[in-house]
Amino acid sequence: MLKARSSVGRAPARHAGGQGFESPRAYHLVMREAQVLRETRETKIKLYINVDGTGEYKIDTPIGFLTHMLESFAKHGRFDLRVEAQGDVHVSHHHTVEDCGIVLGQAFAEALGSKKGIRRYGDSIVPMDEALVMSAIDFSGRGLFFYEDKNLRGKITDFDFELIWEFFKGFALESKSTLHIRVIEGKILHHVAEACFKSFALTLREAVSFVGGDIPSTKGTL
Ligand SMILES: [Mn+2]
Repeated sequence: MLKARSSVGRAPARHAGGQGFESPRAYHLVMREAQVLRETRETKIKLYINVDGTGEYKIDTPIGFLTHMLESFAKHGRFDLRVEAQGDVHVSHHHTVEDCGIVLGQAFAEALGSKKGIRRYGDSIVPMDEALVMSAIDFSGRGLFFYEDKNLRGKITDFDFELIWEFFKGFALESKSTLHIRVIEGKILHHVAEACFKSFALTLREAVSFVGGDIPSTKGTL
């Protein structure tokens, strides 16, 4: 894989008032948002996120099912999300799906900064018809992804179901979070994938929620 050129940054501040996250009141003066531009010979992805959003989204990718999943993620996580993705989908969907996960992870890492005052942990169990998915996250500072391979393979329209794991792995590694996803039940791949993204959204929403106080680690750093 080619070395990626990335530009990761806080989006221009829209709110006046210090950089402090000392209290929920002070926190509300600072928008937790980030924008990332990442370009390789395989993909070009531009992403903006506001972690404290309301679920507004504008997603443009060349893969219909990926667009559907990112829209669902933004809506149910109540994250404001804009994505413009281009990729070598004539080769495979693989690079574009994986790189969208990478860029989303970079954006969360940037938006959360020192992680002072966040809940740090989140979890959820989400049903979608016959599918049932559990996920848990820890913004541990260590990028790790675990899932149980239940041998679910196949196409959702033209989308290879198993690419969702590449997306989540890219996110976990780049956001430096420990992410577990377990498919408890599920037969229809569309339902399983969508339950994964919805559970991921709810889990993240909980983990990034602001509870105040210091950096949530006895080490003093995450
Ligand atoms: Mn759907």
